[in-house]
Order: sequence, then structure tokens, then C-alpha cells
Amino acid sequence: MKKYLSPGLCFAFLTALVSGAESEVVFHSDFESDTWFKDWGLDAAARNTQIVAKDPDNKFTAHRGKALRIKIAEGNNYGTSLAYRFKKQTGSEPEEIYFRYYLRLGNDWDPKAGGKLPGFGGTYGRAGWGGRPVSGDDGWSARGLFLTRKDGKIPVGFYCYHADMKGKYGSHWRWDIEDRGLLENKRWYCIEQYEKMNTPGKNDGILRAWIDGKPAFEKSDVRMRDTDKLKIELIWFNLYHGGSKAAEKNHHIYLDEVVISRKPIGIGEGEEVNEIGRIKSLVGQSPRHDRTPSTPQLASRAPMVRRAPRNRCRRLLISAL
Ligand SMILES: [Ca+2]
Repeated sequence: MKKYLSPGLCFAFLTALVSGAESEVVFHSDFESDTWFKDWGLDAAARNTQIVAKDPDNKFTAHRGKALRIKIAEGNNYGTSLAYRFKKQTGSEPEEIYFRYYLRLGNDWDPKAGGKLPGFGGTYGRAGWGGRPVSGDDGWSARGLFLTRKDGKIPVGFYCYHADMKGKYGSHWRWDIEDRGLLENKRWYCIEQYEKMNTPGKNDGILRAWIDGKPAFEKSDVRMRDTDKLKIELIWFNLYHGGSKAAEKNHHIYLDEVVISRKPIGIGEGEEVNEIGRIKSLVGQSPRHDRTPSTPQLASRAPMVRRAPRNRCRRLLISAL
């Protein structure tokens, strides 16, 4: 367990005191600082990334201040690979976790092949990506997925290497609840994802996704592993065009307000709330600790309350991951 004496820690204690709960937020990154990468445990910015406040050529408008722009250059596949590694950052790896980020597809986003978006990883450098199938004992992953444009929109989903996979490559699971997993360019979306590891050997692992606070996907019979030595190793912000087909032109996406939490996080309402009294009011309204979004109906109410810590609060006390 690591402890950080920071303003964020003090704020986390205050929040916990008011809510009667232990700290739930593991990580927050708002990309306001030019040294944002240090919070991710990096010594330098990840490849093909840039902090932007403006980008009028690509019709960018801000969500909350600056954002992280990721570029896939013409003739290339690789965007970036940015990871929040639980063991390194917190000392242990969770069995279940939520993460949320805001995503904007640039005006130039028009892929001619599917590819990868942020998601969960447990490859341990052995198996579960890049045509390295898994056995149940060596690795797994559930990155995000984008596909080529359909009816003017970009389909998104999970790209999962799991113990029941067939062949060399992972399964495509589109986020198909009420077509919420069809994204437009030049619009911010709140993307939230949840993973619960399966009981080793059993088909009871869970993957869920919400878009703008509403359920977009649920699958509760995933077998990621046959051993409890595999856990959620990292939140994996991977952007990749393909497969093998390279991008025919430059493509850009924008990310903002990344939050990783042990409880549902939700859309921006809570982020705007900075007064302790208001937090107390929200907590009092909501049985958030009892909420398990096992159905889309429940889920639609679930991820609403938790706020991210304030901008300076990037490292919090992690007690039980
Ligand atoms: Ca920001």
C-alpha cells in the first residue's frame, strides 16, 4: 500500500468523512498539466500524444479545459499505448474495477479498418493481444474496439482475448444496447466500463459499458481465466488502427477526464460539485454502495454520483485494491 501526503489525500479523507465511505477513486487525470504523464507513472509523454487547448483545424471544442490528443498518422497503425498499472501504482491488482473517460472522435476520424480503444488488460506480457491467444493461465484482455463507419457512425465495443476464444484473435463484442455504441465525430461522449474477473474456470466474468451514463453493453458469462493469478493488471489506453491495414490519412481522437474507481463513476454532474455540503446531499440521496448495475435498468441509475477528485488530487490513498 502506498500513501501520499498530498492535497488530494486530504480531500479524499474529507470526502470519506462526509460520505462515511472509504476512498473509492483510485486515479484521476484531467490532462491540464504538461507533465500529465507523471501521474501515469511515465517519464515522458506517450507516443503520438499532445495536450491541446485548441485544435480548430480538426473542429475540436473542449470538454473541460485541455484534452489529450492522440494521432494515428497516415501510413501507420500505431496511435498510442498508455497504461495505468495497478501493481506499480497501488501495490496490488483488483478483481473488479470501473473506469471512465471522455472521448471525442476528431473531424478527420474515418478509419478504413477496425482497431483498438481503451479497455482492460491482463496480458502480463505473455498472451492476450496481437494474435497471441490465451490458455486461461497466461493472460487475457478486454480492450475497447472501434469498427469502420456504419450508417454514418462508428461502432464501438469490447475486443476480448478470453479463455473461450477461437483462433488467434480476440472476440468482437459490439456495444449494442439501443445502438448506444454508435458514435458520431465531433462530439464528446462519456464512456464508462466495468470489469469483474470470473471465478477461475467458471463462465461468470462480467463486462459492462455505459455511454453518457446509459447502459450500452453487458455480458456476464465471460471466462477470462482459469487461475486466480490472473487479475486486472492495467487499464489500457491503447489506440491502434487495425489489424494490419494502415491508416490512409491522419486520424485524431481526444480524451479527457479519466477516472478509475472501485465504484460506479458516472457522467459529469458530480464533477461540477466541489462543495462538501453538496456532496453530502448527493450521497444522502443515493444508496450508491448498494447499487449493483446487474441490469441495464439499474445501471441507468447507477453511475451518477461519484465525483472525481479536484484537479490537483491525482494520487489518493488506496487501501484495499
Ligand atoms: Ca481537461
